[in-house]
Amino acid sequence: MKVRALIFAATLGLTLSHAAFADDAHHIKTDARAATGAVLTEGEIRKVDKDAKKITVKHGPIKNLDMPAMTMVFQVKDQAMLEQVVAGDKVKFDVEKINGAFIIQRIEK
Ligand SMILES: [Cu+2]
Repeated sequence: MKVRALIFAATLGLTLSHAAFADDAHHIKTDARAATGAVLTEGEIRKVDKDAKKITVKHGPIKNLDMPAMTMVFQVKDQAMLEQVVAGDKVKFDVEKINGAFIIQRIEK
């Protein structure tokens, strides 16, 4: 099993164009986590727009999307999330890019 995991990691490494080994290692770890579940990003809620069903979040780097820290608007997978948070809340959330839209899959305080 250990050998297979190494081959898998090596194959992933070959598919990455980034030259630096440290960067590759980072991406392999990110890919592995993405395959098994959520990669949580830290953020602070700026605005909850229940009419538009969107949340504005000042977020840290989103590793699974290679996105730097910024403030932006996200859609939510489940409208119930709009009731879970209010402006000012510090949260951790999982966001995925689906058909070009950034959609929060999970959010927790
Ligand atoms: Cu962003």
